[in-house]
Amino acid sequence: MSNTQIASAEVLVTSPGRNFVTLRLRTADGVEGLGDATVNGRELAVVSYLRDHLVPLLLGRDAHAIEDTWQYLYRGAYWRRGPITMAAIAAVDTALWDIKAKLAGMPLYQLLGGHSRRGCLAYGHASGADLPELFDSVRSHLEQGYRAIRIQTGIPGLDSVYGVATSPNAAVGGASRYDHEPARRAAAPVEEEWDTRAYLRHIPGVFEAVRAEFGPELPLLHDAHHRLAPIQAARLGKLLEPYDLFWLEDVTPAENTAVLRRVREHTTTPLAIGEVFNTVWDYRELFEEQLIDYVRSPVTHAGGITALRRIFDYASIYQIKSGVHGPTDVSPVGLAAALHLGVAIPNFGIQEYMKHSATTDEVFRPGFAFSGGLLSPGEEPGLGVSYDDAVAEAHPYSAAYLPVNRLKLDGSMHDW
Ligand code: GCO
Ligand code: MG
Repeated sequence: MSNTQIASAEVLVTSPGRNFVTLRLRTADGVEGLGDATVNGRELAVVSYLRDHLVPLLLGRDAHAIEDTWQYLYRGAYWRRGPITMAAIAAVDTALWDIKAKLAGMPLYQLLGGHSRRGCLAYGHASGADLPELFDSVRSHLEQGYRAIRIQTGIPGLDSVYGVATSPNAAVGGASRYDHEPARRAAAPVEEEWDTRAYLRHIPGVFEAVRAEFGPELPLLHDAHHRLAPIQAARLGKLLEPYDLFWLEDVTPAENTAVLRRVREHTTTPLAIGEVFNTVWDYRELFEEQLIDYVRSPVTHAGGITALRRIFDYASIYQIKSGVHGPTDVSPVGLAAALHLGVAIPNFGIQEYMKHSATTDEVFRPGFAFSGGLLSPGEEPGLGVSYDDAVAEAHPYSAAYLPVNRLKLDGSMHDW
């Protein structure tokens, strides 16, 4: 019998283009597992939670006891839920699944039930300050093999809009990386301006133009980044109905999920939400009243593989599917975990895929592959991701923040 006691637990911080927090567990016999604990813009809070409070509890525990460890950390803390707690638990849980699958000599998806599909349909991010730039970006994504595309554009009257690439055509010429959400390194967040009425006037025409240019087949998605009031969200859903969206994401702020009843009453545009949720409890009324169509939680922010699989099973009862968050601030470890779940679960919907930078991939060496529009987790035992300490150490942490959002009208802080 091998010795599967957890002998070491390291919290690794690196910044290959953007900041990542990774937990590495090692058993007494030297089997390693990785977990992603990155919370964009609040990274060091999770580092402390892990280093100061979880690592001491993990040493000596049996790495095989995944469910018991999850319950021990979740119920045992007394302080339940919240993004920092759940990212820390997620990292432990993911690392333990990585170890178990390595010990079994299998890729993780085999332990989750095996293949249900050839791969995970991925959507990419097309964006542009105006329509010509947007169309170039869509074409570039189609050339790269994407078979589903998120559409974000500049809004007349606003200098910059979150989610719109700063250099949208870079990928076409291959000159530099096409980056929509660069790490904004600074001591304080950048401030952006927002105007909801201008946005609502502009977006339907954008989708009309994209459908006219690219036809009816291509699945199109859009993210409203929690910025609308319920009645505005209902109106946007209704206005977008002729353009047959795959989904409309995060229409309203995340706390008051009951308002989605109002949105649902008015529109048949499919709804996705949940990238900032932490637990199954956030989804309860949304599932039971069938107010949404897709679950956005990633493994990293919803308590790990154990917890997210439970959320997906619960969703499946209501014909609700997965649509896992996959921005560049979810590390390749978090993305790999999503792909192992994604190929196995019965109710897979779609996977977001922004592509990490080459430097990020040098640190994490992911084994997953993108081909023909599908992402596949690969056949290496475990998660299929290995961490290169030397490259990681060459990219030390430096503070970076998401932008904040103020109304153009009077500078009030606005939702997002
Ligand atoms: C998306 C998300 C991202 C998030 C970012 C936060 O749908 O990809 O909304 O753009 O804002 O990942 O850290
Ligand atoms: Mg989003």
